[in-house]
Order: sequence, then structure tokens, then C-alpha cells
Amino acid sequence: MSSIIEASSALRKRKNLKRGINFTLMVVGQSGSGRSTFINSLCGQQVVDTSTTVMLHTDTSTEIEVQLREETVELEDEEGVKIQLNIIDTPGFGDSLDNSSCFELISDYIRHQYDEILLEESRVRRNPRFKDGRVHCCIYLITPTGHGLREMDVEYMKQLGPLVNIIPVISKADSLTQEELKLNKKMIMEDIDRYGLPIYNFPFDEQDANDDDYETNTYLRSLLPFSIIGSNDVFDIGDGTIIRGRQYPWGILDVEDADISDFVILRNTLLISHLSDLKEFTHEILYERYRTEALSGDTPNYSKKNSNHTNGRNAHHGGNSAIASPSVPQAHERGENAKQDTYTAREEQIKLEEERLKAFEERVQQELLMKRKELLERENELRQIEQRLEKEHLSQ
Ligand SMILES: Nc1nc2c(ncn2[C@@H]2O[C@H](COP(=O)(O)OP(=O)(O)O)[C@@H](O)[C@H]2O)c(=O)[nH]1
Ligand SMILES: [Mg+2]
Repeated sequence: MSSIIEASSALRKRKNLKRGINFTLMVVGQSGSGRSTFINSLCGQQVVDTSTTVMLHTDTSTEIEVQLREETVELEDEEGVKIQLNIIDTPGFGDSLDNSSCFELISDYIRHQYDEILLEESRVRRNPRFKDGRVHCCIYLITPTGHGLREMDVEYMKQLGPLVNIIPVISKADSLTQEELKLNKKMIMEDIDRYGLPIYNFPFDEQDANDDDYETNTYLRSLLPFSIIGSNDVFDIGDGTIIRGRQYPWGILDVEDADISDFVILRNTLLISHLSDLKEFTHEILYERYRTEALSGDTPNYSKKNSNHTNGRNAHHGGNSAIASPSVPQAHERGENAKQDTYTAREEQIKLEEERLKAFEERVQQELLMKRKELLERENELRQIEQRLEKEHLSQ
């Protein structure tokens, strides 16, 4: 099956070559789910530190805060195609009893990136150094419990799925037997169907897709949720062959062995075959929907909306036709005296849009102020260090 992926990826690679590729990946999962290990395995290098020990929280009254940490890695494949990979790690995710604030932080971040584009698009003079920070894919790591999805997993996908391409992945797949893994995948897909969770399920245009794409995407769909094994260690297994693996008493397990995990397929999908698709879907579908809703002044409350109009995994991301249309006033459908309504609706829209932009600008201003303050503090620190050094120097 892997030949299919390689064949269509070769085509896409050439397409990408001309542009120079920037890709932003977010990795979400509870502490210990293997986020850091996955990031390092994906990049083939130590990008983030991994903790083999669990953090101890002595003060149970304090809420554990989720953080977003960004790392940028430049990867290059055999053909010399460079990918600027921005990875957002989410330490602290899901560690509190109430995780709503962590969902909020992530969703705010993603929306903020959309807002930035929105603002940039509306500028008369574009900023040539503007950086598109939109998150193109979110890997959601599911801990291998053997019991399908947990409530938190369902909530996360329900709330964030409309904003970002979520690919669900069972981590630490080596802790399940092949039978258990199969069953677990099935249970997770059943949950995703039952709750209508809008994950990224490799959509394609029924009319446009060529046979290759059709076959590849159908195959990738059948693998969902992917299962992976990660490792921070490499081993020389003789005759100079180096593998990334996990050492167990009975032997070394190769994380790139396609028979035991989908890691290689996932890596190919993200970095080669579906990199452009994920970016396009983010821009053409997810951002476009966000934009329409933002400009129509309809503050989206996805968690509520979704429970109504998503049924089945094709509900959101499967095929363009099935995308839920944003609620734009449909005044033209009403009779004669609809004109006045239209004007009022328009005025209302413009007003809301103005308010939204104003709020956004205020937020940017606020950030600017914060950054300035930080800068001042840093300068002060620096001055103090300089003074101390000078004193030390003099006293010698
Ligand atoms: N068995 C197994 N353990 C793993 C795997 N990936 C990571 N781990 C281990 O799980 C622990 C937590 O991993 P880490 O990447 O630090 O998780 P994070 O807290 O989500 O960043 C470490 O001891 C890792 O070595 C895996 O695929 N299989
Ligand atoms: Mg970590």
C-alpha cells in the first residue's frame, strides 16, 4: 500500500518545490501521552525534552496551566525540498480536573491566527514580513486505554474540530496487542461516528479526484485513528544500519516498522503526501468559514452548534459539499418588503464587523504594550547584570 502514497507524493512534491513550504503542526495530548517523543521521532532529532518522570504536584489546589510552546525545525527530504516545520507542543494539557480553560486557550490561539490573516487581508498596504501562523493540523494523541474515547477526547474534538484539521492518533501503540489495537481503533471510530466529531478524514472532491488520490485517501481513512510508536533512541543493529527504536528485554522494536504501527505513514502523510491538502483545507474551508462567521458578526459557539448538525464523519470534512454553510442572513428569500430588512441587516453587519475589528485592534495594542513592558524589564535586567559585572571587575 505504501507505494500508492509515494507515487502521489512525488507529484505533490514538485508542486511544493516552487513555493517553499511552511507548515504548522500542533500536538495535543495529556502529559505522558508521548507528545515530546512523537515530535522528536517525526523530526528525526531531539527537538523537545522528554520527561521520563511524572511531575509531582504537591499543591493540589492550584490549577495546572496548559502552555503552548513553539519550536521551529527545518527539515529536508532526499530531494532537497525544505520544510519549515513549526511545531506547537501543549505541555500541561488535560492535567486539570476541569479542562475547559485549556480548550479555550488552544481555540483562542487558533482563532487569533485567523484574526491576524483577516486583518492583514484588509490592510491597504500589506506587511511584506507577515508570517502566516495558522495551524494546519492538530495531532490529537489518544492514550491507549483499550476503551475507546474518553469524555475529554470527545469534548476536545467537538470543540476544536471546526477550527483545525484534527487527526486522531493512538500513541504508545506498543502497549496494546495487535488484536487490542484493532478493537481499540474500531471503538474509537464508532465513538467518532456516534458523536459526529469533525475530524480530518482525508476528504476529496468526488468529481475531481483522480484514481490515485481516491485510493490513497480511502486507504488512509481506513487506518483512522492512526496508531504510532515513538522513541528518542537510535540503535545500530549491525552492518551500519541505524534505527529509531525502543529496547525491550526481548529485543528492539523499530518505530518505522509499518507492520506494527502507522508512524511512517503518518509522517509521510503530514510532511509529504497531504501537506498541501492540509494547508488548502485550512485556508479554503476552515479559515473561510471562520472569516464568514466573523464578518457576519456571528460569534461562533461551536460546541453548541456541532451537536446539532454533524452526523457521521463526513459531516464536516468529507467532501466540500457537506460543509455546513455559515449563517449569513438570507434576506432575499423573503418577499417584497425584504429590502428594508436587507439594509438593516447590512448595517448591523457592518457595525458588528467594526466592533469586532476594534476589539481585535485593542487586543493587538494590549499585546504590544505587554511586549514593550517585557522588553523594558529585560533591559533593566541587562543593566543590572552589567553593573554587577563592572563592580566585580573593579573589586578585583
Ligand atoms: N511504550 C511506549 N512508551 C512511550 C512511547 N512514546 C513515549 N513513551 C514514553 O512515555 C513517557 C512520556 O513520554 P513524553 O514524550 O515525555 O510524553 P509527553 O509528556 O506527552 O511529552 C516517556 O517515558 C516515553 O519514553 C511509545 O510509543 N511507547
Ligand atoms: Mg513533553
